[in-house]
Amino acid sequence: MSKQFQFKLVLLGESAVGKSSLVLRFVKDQFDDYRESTIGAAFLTQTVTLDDGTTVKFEIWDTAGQERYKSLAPMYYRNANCAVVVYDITQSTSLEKARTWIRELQRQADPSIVIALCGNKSDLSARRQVTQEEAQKYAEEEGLMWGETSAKSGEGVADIFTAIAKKLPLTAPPSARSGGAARGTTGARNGVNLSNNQQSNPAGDACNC
Ligand SMILES: Nc1nc2c(ncn2[C@@H]2O[C@H](COP(=O)(O)OP(=O)(O)O)[C@@H](O)[C@H]2O)c(=O)[nH]1
Ligand SMILES: [Mg+2]
Repeated sequence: MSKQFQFKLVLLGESAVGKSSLVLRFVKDQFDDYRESTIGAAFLTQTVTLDDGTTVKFEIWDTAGQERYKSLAPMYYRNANCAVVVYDITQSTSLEKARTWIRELQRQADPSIVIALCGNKSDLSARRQVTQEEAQKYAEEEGLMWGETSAKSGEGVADIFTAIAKKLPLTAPPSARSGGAARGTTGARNGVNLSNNQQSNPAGDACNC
């Protein structure tokens, strides 16, 4: 029988970099130019099937980037197996913000967390402010996965989630295999276990997906 894994993934990054759009593209293969901004956090799931038949189910927490929700973020990342930290390639300040999130994750999240740095809006390369070289060099120095995406065109979106899906089973504790009694406890050492409580979003029931 093929292996099955289940992982918690959190999206972090400055407001308007395209976190919700990335999730919408990944989960529903859609894009919406006029998306309402996320309030609190939204929860979605998507399963990736790898070439060898292994399935990886992502439980995705899409957080709100606004400062006023910042204090809620640890609730999501403390329990996460992986974090996708998003910046907008047309806004160099958004890479600075991504660096801040990454420092926070390195200090506060589970040491085994897999972090991917994601440069979104690659379709707007004419307005690029962050070079691929700069971002890739930083990611290499910090031992992060890195990729550019366009939630609008879809370019790179499946690639980044698939790359995470391939990497996670190698690094995650065996309890991440679904079907076991430990379901939902993965990566959580001291964190809040939200897995039994997915319907009641602690940040207010705000799924606007
Ligand atoms: N051109 C372009 N616009 C995008 C892309 N991703 C998101 N957007 C737009 O950027 C804005 C913010 O997106 P949203 O997903 O709400 O960002 P969030 O605040 O990080 O969740 C919206 O107007 C989106 O339509 C992209 O890849 N390309
Ligand atoms: Mg959002």
